[in-house]
Parts: sequence; C-alpha cells; structure tokens
Amino acid sequence: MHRLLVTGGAGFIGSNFVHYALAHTGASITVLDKLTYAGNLASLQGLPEDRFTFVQGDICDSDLVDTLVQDCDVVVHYAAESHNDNSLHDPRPFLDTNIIGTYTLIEAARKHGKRFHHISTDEVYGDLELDDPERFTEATPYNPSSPYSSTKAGSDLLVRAWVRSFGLQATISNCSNNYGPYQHVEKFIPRQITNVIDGIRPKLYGAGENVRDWIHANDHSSAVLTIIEKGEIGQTYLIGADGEKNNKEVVELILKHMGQPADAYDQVIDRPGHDLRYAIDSTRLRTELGWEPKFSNFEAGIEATIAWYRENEAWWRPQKAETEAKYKVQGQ
Ligand code: NAD
Ligand code: TDX
Repeated sequence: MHRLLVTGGAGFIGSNFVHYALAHTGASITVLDKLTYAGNLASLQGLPEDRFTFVQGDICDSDLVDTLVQDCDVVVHYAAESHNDNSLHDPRPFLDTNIIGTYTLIEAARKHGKRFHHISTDEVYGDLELDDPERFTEATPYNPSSPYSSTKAGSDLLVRAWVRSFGLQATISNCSNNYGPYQHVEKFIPRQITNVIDGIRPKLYGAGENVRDWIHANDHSSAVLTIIEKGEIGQTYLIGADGEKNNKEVVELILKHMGQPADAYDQVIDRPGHDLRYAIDSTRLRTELGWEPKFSNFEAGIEATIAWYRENEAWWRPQKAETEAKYKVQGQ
C-alpha cells in the first residue's frame, strides 16, 4: 500500500482518513475532490508535503480519473453526495456522483488492475423497528428509502457486479452514522452545536424517536485501513461501534454540555420517509480482521466535538447562514 488515491478527501470522513492514514502508515496520498459545497481544503491543512497531493476534479471525469488511477496502487472511494435532506429536494447530483462517479472509478480500476475500496453506508439496508432484536449484518437484504441511500445502494451493487463479472479487486464497507470534528453544519450533531453557539434552539425532526448508531470518525478510519490491509477481496464488512441513541437523547446531551435546559429545543417538520432505526452488527470485522473501536464513550466524544466547534468557528462559520436559510425554506 504505497500510493493511495482518496476520492472525496476534502469531505468530513475522507479528510479524517487522510490524516489517519498518513499518521499510521508510510503511504503517500493523492486526494481527488471536486470541492462541492461539502468539500473544504481547510480540513487538509498541516499534512506532509512530500506525501500528500491535492487534485481538484470530478470523479465523473473519465480522462482525469484514468490518469490518477493509473498512478496509484489503491483507490479509496469516499466521494459522494452525502446528505439525505438535499437528496429529497434535488436528487440529480446524487445520481451523477454516486452512480456515474462510482462507475467511472471502477472502470478505471478494472482497466489498470488496481485494488479498490468502496465506502458505503448502513442506510442501504433500510430501517429497523425500535424493538427489533436483530441488527443489520452483511446478509441483510438491500431496501433503501431515500434518493441518497438508493444511489449508495446502486453504487454498492455496481462494485459487486464488477467483482463478479470482471474480477475487480474490491472490498466494500457499510458504516453507521459518523460524528466528530470537521463535519458539515448541515448534519444533525454539528447543526445543533452551532445553533446553540448562535443562540438558536436545536431542531428535532418529529418526536426525536429515530435511532442512529453513532461511531466516531476516527474509528471509521481505523476500520477502513484494517479492511484495505487485511480484507478479503469481494467481501463486504459492516462497521459499527454499538452506539445506538435516539435523536432526542443526543440533543439533550448537547444541551446538557452547553449549559442549556434539557427541553430547550424545537420540534420541526419530520423528514419525508424518515428511517426509524439503524443498528450495525460488526461481528465479521471484529472476529475476522481483529478490529475494535477505540471511542466507546459517546458522551466524552460529544463533549470533545462541542469543544472543537467552539474553538474552530472560522472553519464552519462560512457555511452556517446558507445552510440555515435552506432549512428555513423547508420548515426545518
Ligand atoms: P461529505 O459530504 O462531508 O464529503 C463528500 C466529499 O466528496 C466532499 O469533499 C465533496 O467535495 C466530494 N465530492 C462530491 N461530489 C464529488 C465529485 N463528483 N467528484 C469529486 N469529489 C466529489 O461526506 P461524508 O459524510 O464525509 O461521507 C463520505 C462517504 O462516507 C460517502 O461515500 C458517504 O456515503 C459515506 N458514509 C457517510 C456516513 C456519515 O455518517 N457521514 C456514514 C456512512 C458512510
Ligand atoms: O436538524 C436535524 N434534526 C434532526 O432531527 C437534522 C439535520 C437531522 N435530524 C435527524 C435526522 C436523522 O434521524 O437526525 C438524524 C441524523 O440526521 P443526519 O445527520 O442528516 O444523518 P442521516 O440522515 O442519519 O445520514 C447520515 O448517516 C449515514 C449521513 O448523512 C449519511 O451520509 C450516512 O450514510
């Protein structure tokens, strides 16, 4: 694993992986990122110049992708349109980037015989009832709910087909909800933290009973590195850290650590088609590849994340007003 091509490396989880992989391996990394509204070069500061290169470009640009894939050993594919709410209002970019972009990358990886790791989400499996004793496993049937999750599911199926039909040397991982520093203020946890900083009450969709299975972004990165190093070609691995919490509990935790009363939030219009619960069984990754998460204390992780947003206002401030204006139009 000498040269990695990381797509979407200026986004939340991709940039975390770039920092993590440079710190924990001897690899050199090229990031390919379009710098959409979600990409931020400030998330990639302070990296060693001799081991890191940034290329601004689109994963749908087949000539550019061909050249970059030819020059690397492993492609780690994070680039995506990633926000469910956006996909409900303007699905087209999700089809372009998540489907055509993935297709463009796997065609280049197949042509040049390169190792490929595809980053995906637990949302491809649809949702669970609150009292369902089962969690998602690698054998759970696909049943996506939103334009976002259906395009991620489509991209996973393309990768699986390229493995079977063309012998693509690929692995796939489906991870649960990530939290931590450098997450865009459109997403649930940073939106509420920065709202409180701005004196705005947190906004809970519906009654806040929906459950998400939270994992720290660093644990996602260590899992991806483990799969790249030890994963079996053609295999899918679910990544999760046993972090189930409902949205109301998360908002109350944020309010507690920001010195606000527990009920200082607003209930707003629910997301159409809102998935009720996600829960990951990551037994395969733990038993077969020996991976373990390190961030087991969610409350401590939230406190650290609040501190990061307080200390790094310059990073998120430019996106805040525009993001809230969009939510206001939607009544959220
Ligand atoms: P993000 O929206 O923060 O970042 C996406 C990045 O991709 C941005 O830097 C953007 O500029 C780039 N990008 C978008 N379209 C592009 C294109 N056409 N060409 C090149 N670059 C492009 O997303 P994220 O939350 O960091 O998610 C990264 C990946 O992880 C996605 O594939 C997502 O489906 C997956 N994932 C996310 C979560 C989560 O909780 N956020 C959980 C599981 C899986
Ligand atoms: O203001 C809000 N209020 C609220 O109650 C927002 C923005 C969200 N929510 C709810 C909706 C979800 O139940 O919080 C939960 C989390 O919402 P998001 O941060 O939008 O994440 P989610 O839709 O669960 O998807 C995330 O995890 C899986 C990522 O955005 C995806 O990229 C990833 O695949």
